[in-house]
Amino acid sequence: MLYSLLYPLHDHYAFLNVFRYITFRAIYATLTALIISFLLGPYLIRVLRGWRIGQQIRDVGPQSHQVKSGTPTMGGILILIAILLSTLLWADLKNRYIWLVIFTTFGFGLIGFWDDYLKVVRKKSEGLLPRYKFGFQLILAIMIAVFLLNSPAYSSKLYFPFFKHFTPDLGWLYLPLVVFIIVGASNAVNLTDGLDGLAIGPIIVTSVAYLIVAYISGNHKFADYLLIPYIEGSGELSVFCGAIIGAGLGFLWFNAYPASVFMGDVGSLPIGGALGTVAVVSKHELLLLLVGGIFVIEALSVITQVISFKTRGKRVFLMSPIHHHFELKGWHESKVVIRFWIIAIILALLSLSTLKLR
Ligand code: 57M
Repeated sequence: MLYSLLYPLHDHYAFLNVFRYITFRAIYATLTALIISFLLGPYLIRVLRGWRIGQQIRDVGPQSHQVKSGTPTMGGILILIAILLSTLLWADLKNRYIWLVIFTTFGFGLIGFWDDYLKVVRKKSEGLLPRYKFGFQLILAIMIAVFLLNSPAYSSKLYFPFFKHFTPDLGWLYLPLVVFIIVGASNAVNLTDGLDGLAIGPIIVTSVAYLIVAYISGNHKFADYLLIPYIEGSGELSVFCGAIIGAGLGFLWFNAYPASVFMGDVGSLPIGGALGTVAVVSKHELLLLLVGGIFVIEALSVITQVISFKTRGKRVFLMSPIHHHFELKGWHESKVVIRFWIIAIILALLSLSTLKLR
């Protein structure tokens, strides 16, 4: 909004010219979301406590988690408010991709809120029935894919890291890929959110990586130099990624061990879905598998465990997702979290290096 209001005045006030720069607005979107989180966080935690919106701890989990019973959850509301307000303030609201990621965040956020509400407020431990939870996610993801495939400047070509000349045009077959990326990312982040700070750390790292990818993809000179597809308008998503970084850092202030608040599905589902959407818009969908490798490892650990248990009657891990496996091996919760953050940073650096290695 500030871009539309203030940039046009730069003829009279030269310093307002700075609002044209995405880098400037991404930095201030980060700082704005961070300040909103710091200001709103304590108040929201008090409200969640007052309304007894506390986490029920399942007894099948690690015993060390029992002390967490009653920790306020649905803290993702704080993250979403910070992201949405900061994006509305600093992004160019004439950009179609900004409204697409806002739609994704709001839509997946409603699904997560509904799930949390049933679990925490109505005390229905299973929450939203899987067929509704995944059904609504699929509908949203299909709507996003159809919007993109009907966007004039958007191509259904698939780009691979390292291979600059192999760009198959999938046509409408691109739709199921987009749906898989967005719904997969949403649920992988959801599964990862099982230790204090474990999900928000890689979310911040992934957002930094995609802030850079979106900026480069939306800049003709950089895109041509790096031989990556130029996606007109995708650079504005750097402002949105900045808002996620700021909101994530602010939430981490309260979610760091021992956590004062959990994000809930109202936080994990929309952020995963939004990062998936940014990856798709910037035409670096497959790169998300590397950048978000922690989320992929966590989801694969569950799939492996369930398949092994159902087919062989044996577990591969002491418990899945894999963060519980390390807990049961005796690693302290914080040790698991920090080590997963280190791996996330390594994967993000490797991912960014592929932009040059083509
Ligand atoms: C999402 N939710 C956490 C919190 C957070 C199919 C199966 C793999 C499903 C999976 C599952 O239920 N996943 C749900 C993970 C839960 O966190 C809440 O959920 C929100 C995120 N969606 O914001 O509100 C627990 O995680 C802990 N936590 C923290 N700090 C945080 O900052 O300590 C969360 C955030 C919280 C708290 O204890 O209660 C979760 O783990 O449920 N199920 C599992 O992940 C279970 N694994 C399991 O059953 N494994 C089986 C296989 C056959 C599926 C096995 O390996 O044998 C584990 N989770 C729990 N208990 N709670 C282990 C058992």
